[in-house]
Parts: sequence; C-alpha cells; structure tokens
Amino acid sequence: MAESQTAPATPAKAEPNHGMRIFLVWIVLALVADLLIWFVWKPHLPPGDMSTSAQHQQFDIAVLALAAAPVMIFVWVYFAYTLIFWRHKKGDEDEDGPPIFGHTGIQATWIGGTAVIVLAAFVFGTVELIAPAGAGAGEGPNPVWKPSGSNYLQVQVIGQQWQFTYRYPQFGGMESTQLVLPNNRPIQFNVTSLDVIHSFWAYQLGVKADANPGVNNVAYTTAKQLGGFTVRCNELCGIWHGAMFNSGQVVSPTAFQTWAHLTEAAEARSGLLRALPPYRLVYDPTVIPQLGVTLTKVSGITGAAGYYYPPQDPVTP
Ligand SMILES: [Cu+2]
Repeated sequence: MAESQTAPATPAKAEPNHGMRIFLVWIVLALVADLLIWFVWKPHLPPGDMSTSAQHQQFDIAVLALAAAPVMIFVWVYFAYTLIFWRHKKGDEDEDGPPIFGHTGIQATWIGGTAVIVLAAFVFGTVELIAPAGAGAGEGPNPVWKPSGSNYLQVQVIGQQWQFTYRYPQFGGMESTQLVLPNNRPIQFNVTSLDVIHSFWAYQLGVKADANPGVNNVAYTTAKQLGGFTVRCNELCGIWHGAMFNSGQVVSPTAFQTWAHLTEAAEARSGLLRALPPYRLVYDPTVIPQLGVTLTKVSGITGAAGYYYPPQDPVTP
C-alpha cells in the first residue's frame, strides 16, 4: 500500500499474453473440430464409398474440411476474443492502437502460411486426380490416367433423348437398359451420345462424364461394394431431361458373368444382336433413325423422335 502511494503514477496493468490465450483456445477447438470431421462426419459424406472414385472423393472432401476448419475457427475465435476483451470501455482513450505496418513477423507468417496452404492444396489435388485414374471423371477419348492392370470391363454408355443404355463389347456388343457391374474389377466407361449433349452421372460410384455425340469420353472406376446405385443425366438435354434416370447394380463377379452371358444369348436368339448397329466407340446419328426401322420390327419398340431405341429389360431367355 505504502509503495503504491509513493509511486509517481499508477503503473498500467500488465497486458495479458493475448496471442497465447487466442492460440490455446484455437488449438483446442481446431483439434476437436478436426476429430469430429474425420471420425463422425467423413463416413456420411457424399457420394459414399461404393467405388474407388467415390472413396477418393469422400476422402478429398474430408481433407479439405480438415484444412479449412482451423482457419475458420481461428477467425471466429479472434472475433469472439476481440468482442469480449478489446471492446471499448469507459475511460479508454479514443485512440487507435499502435500500427502494425512493417511488422516483418506478421507479414512473413501471413505470406508463408497462405503459400503453404495453397501449394499443399495444389499438390494434393493433382495427386488425387492422378492416383484414382482420373477421379471418376471423363478424360476424353485418349485417357491419360488409367487403372493399373488390363483386365478392364468395358461398358459403353449411350445417351439419347431420354434414356441411357449400356453396351458390353466383350459380350458380343449386347445392349441393356440396366447397368450391371461386377465388384472389384476396373471398369472402363466409354460414354457417348446419339443426339444431343447428355451427362452420365453414376452418383454413388462417383463417376461423371459428359455424353457428346461423336465423342468417346472415357472414365474409370472400380466398384467396391455390392448394391444398387442411381444414374442420372446431368446435362439439360430437352423436355424430359428430368426423367432421364435409371438404376444400376453392383453384383459379384460370378453373378455378373451369368447375367452377361444370359443377356447376350437371349439377344442373339431374338435377333436383336444382329439388328443393333455394329459396336463402335461413336455412332453416326444420321444413320441411326434408319436402324430404328429394323429394330422396331425385331423388338416392337420404337424410339423417341423415331430414333434407334434399345430393348427393355429384363430380356427373358
Ligand atoms: Cu440427358
């Protein structure tokens, strides 16, 4: 008491270490958020984990969230700390704080930190595009990234107003309105269109590829789970675009072989295989309406706008 009475002026209360306080609150919250993102949120993130490409997409979204959450939490913590501790109090001088212009440490930290984040995102994104063979996206007619091995199942996806059909060149070029795939075998989708621009989007497989007339757009994936998935057209393609969807199935490799052989045999017996246009990577749409005449005779089905149109599933043997 005596000492303070004799002091020339009341010394300013020592400033607490604001930086350390903010850091401690931030590190705890950021850690909790990242743990929640990884262990609680990630398993539920779309598009799920039904295929290699879907698994990678789920992983990518989770990693980006892991990186973004601490940044966002830092902004929130700093904002809350400012509101609580640095708000204007009665008796405060109406002066700005000391300028931080020229503070080398803060500048270097800012430039260094943001550079590391952006470069890391660039490297991560590039690896994640290449490692899962194009990440389930259409790579055009000459894919740069392919799955290892050569035991692909080739499936041609044909878009037309307003339906997808699927041809299997390794099974006599038979055609189905149902997409059936074997588990655990790399699939090569050859996506094309007979009329306008469509987009093949096998949602749970994490595959999306534009279907353009005259173009063979290649996408890869490997299914990792049995079960159903949905296929939607993802490009506005005319009045019934919204109705252009169907479903697919991932089945065991033996069930797939049985289905494919049975379908091929049934289409051979019915004459449909002969009536279908020969398998090509792209088709000339101007020829296709004429083929519809033959097909109509064979299967009794006519197509939209008089076009070539596929058989209905299931084809009974
Ligand atoms: Cu479409």
